[in-house]
Formats: sequence, C-alpha cells, structure tokens
Amino acid sequence: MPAAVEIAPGCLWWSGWLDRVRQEALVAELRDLLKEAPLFTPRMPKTGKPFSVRMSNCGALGWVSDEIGYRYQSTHPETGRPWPPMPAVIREAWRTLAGDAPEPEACLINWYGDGARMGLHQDRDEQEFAAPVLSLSLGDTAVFRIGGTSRRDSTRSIRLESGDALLLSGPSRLAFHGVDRIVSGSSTLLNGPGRINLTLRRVHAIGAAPEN
Ligand code: MD3
Ligand code: FE
Repeated sequence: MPAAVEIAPGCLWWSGWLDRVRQEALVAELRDLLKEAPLFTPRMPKTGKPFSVRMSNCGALGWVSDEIGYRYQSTHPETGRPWPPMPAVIREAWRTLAGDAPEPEACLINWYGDGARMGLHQDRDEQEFAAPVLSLSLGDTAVFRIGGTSRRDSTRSIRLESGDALLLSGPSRLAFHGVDRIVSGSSTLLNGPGRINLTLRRVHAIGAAPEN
C-alpha cells in the first residue's frame, strides 16, 4: 500500500491508491449500477435550485436533497427502488483504509461534468461523526479545498486525481471542504470528460439500531 500524506489533521491522502486496472473494473461496475440507480439532479432545500453535480448512491442508504431538505433514505428518489449493493472493491477500500470502523451504510456517487463544482460545506447529515468518511476519485482531476471546522478558517487545495483515496477522520471529519473545479480532459479513464467521486459513510451511531 502506498504511504499516506496527512494534508490536514486527520485527513489522509493516498495518491494513486487504485491502480489503472482496478479503476477500469470499478468504472465498469459503476456504469452497470447506474442503469439500476440512474443519476438524478439534487436540488437545494427550500429554493429548489439544482446542484451542478449529479448523484446516485449504493449501499443500504443514500444521500438525497430536494426542496424538503437533505436526508438519507433507503430508496432512489425517482425510481422508488432500493439502492443497489456496494461493489466489493468499494467495501474492500473501506476495510483497508478505515481501520476498525463499522461497515459503511452509504456510498454517494457524485458525477461532475464540465463546469460542475461543489461549494464549501460541512458533512453533518450523519448521526455518527466518530466514524471516518472515505472518498475515492475516478476520472478527471478535481481541485479540492479543505479548511477547518469554522467557515472562516484558512483552506488548502490539493488536486484529487483518478485513483486517489482520501480519508477524513478525527478533526477533519467536520472540516469545511468543496470542489472548486474539474480539470477537463486530465484523465483518459472515462472515455470523455467528467469525474466520479465515491463517498463512503457510516450514517447511524455505532451500535445503534438502524431506524431510517
Ligand atoms: C472532508 N464530495 O459528497 S470528496 C460530498 O469530491 C463531498 O465529490 C467531494 O464533499 C467530492 O459531501 C469531496 C472528499 C471529502 C468527502 C467528505 C468529507 C472530504 C470531506 C467530509 C468531511 C471533510
Ligand atoms: Fe462533503
């Protein structure tokens, strides 16, 4: 396993964690999975303004957002079907990198086309902040920014490339972060422009009975 670099307290970055062959196999699995659980366009709570990033999920729970709010739910917001299971490679990444954390319950699939971005935010829709979050990047490079637990804290930027893994634990679990832009055409993985980010999360408190 390549060595990790700690880019902020508790934020570990493995450059090129997935080799090209594994990236290709994972993309093939994701393309099939997205036929069952198509990408949808999330909307901002209250205003209904569409996100520039399209999304889907796999695993027991998926993150969705619409006029009603942000939440985790067990079904796709458009098809009403349960989310497909997480591919084995994704579960193995968690087992290898997330230490002794309990199994992830949700894997959010973010699709960035040209011009898509994600503003600076915190991930706080989970009930368990002790468990880490794991991100896997595929396709075009993202200019990713991470700061501290206050929006006013200074930030640093790194380029997340295809195959990179990022683990957020401890103080960085509640750090502000976002994606400023995608470097179109920087990867040949997806036979076209775009980026996929997979985010694995524990949603329910460790040891708690799942209720929703
Ligand atoms: C730092 N996604 O889905 S992944 C998100 O590249 C999200 O699609 C970005 O932020 C993306 O919520 C960033 C890296 C990441 C994921 C979760 C984090 C960084 C994080 C949670 C806390 C702190
Ligand atoms: Fe986030």
